[in-house]
Amino acid sequence: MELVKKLLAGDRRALAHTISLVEDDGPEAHAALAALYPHTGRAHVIGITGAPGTGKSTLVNALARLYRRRQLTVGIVAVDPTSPFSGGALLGDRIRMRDLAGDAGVFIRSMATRGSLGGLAQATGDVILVLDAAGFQRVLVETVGVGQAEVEIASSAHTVVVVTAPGLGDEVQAIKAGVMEIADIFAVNKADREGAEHTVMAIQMMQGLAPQAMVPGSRADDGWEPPILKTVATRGQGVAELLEAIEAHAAYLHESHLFERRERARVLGELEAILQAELLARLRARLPEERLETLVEQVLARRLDPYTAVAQLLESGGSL
Ligand SMILES: Nc1nc2c(ncn2[C@@H]2O[C@H](COP(=O)(O)OP(=O)(O)OP(=O)(O)O)[C@@H](O)[C@H]2O)c(=O)[nH]1
Ligand SMILES: [Mg+2]
Repeated sequence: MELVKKLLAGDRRALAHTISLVEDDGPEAHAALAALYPHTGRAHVIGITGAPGTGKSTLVNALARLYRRRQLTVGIVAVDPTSPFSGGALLGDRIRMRDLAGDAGVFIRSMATRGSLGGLAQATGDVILVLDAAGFQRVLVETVGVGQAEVEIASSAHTVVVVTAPGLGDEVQAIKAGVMEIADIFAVNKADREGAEHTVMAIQMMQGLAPQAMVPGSRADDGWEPPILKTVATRGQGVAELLEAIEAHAAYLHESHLFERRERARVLGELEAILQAELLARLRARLPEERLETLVEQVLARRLDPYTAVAQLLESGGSL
């Protein structure tokens, strides 16, 4: 594939084009991903998530600059689940990231919801693959930790930084359920504000109570104690320590072989999800549309139970 060849040779326009292609999905996108796939698996993917306005973008910007100073290349994906036109946030991001623009070692992409959030999660995963293949050594993914889909996107990163800030009111609210569990590192940003110490203590307390410690397979059983770091992203304070914590976590993942274990589980989940969608699509393509409708009616009327209905569907679908 010509496009992929150019991308692998470092052509930024080919990179931007390929990203748009995979965002839109479709057969061409699948072909590009197939050609790129052997070149992936090298980037360390870092999820930066937290409540709106906690300073995620400012932190991402500061981290990217520090990584650049260490001669590491950085891809940035900002996932905005609301709207690309809501203005403020993304515009602010662009201004803040201006000093990174023009650096060939940095590539920034904003993504907005198109259609379903599930679709967004998949598209984000594919964009990360493209940046990985293009050779970016660290990929920073900013998501707003509000919904299940965003949490899912963040949790597919190798290292997850949960960002919070003082003054958000109830910290337990600020760190939504589901976000706490996926944290590898906590950043208490805006530590220049009053109440930072209180926020740190609230997180410590929640770590102490964490019921998820009992759940096998959750991040709490991996032997890593998520550190809590205070940062002032606007002044770059604590950002070097945050970067060190990220790198320490990356090293830990590899040394403990957790990395392989998680990758294996992730790939299995991914294959199952694709298989499920593909089988369903094939079955649907074979059945007349009314067929499903008729079965729904029969189940509703209690003439048929759901299990028998599915068995009948599979029979009439023939071999898939
Ligand atoms: N005082 C203080 N303000 C900060 C700090 N970090 C970020 N801010 C400010 O907080 C505001 C929000 O920062 P962003 O980086 O856009 O926050 P965000 O989490 O990316 O916001 P969304 O993407 O909209 O959820 C901006 O005005 C920043 O300048 C900090 O450490 N201290
Ligand atoms: Mg932001």
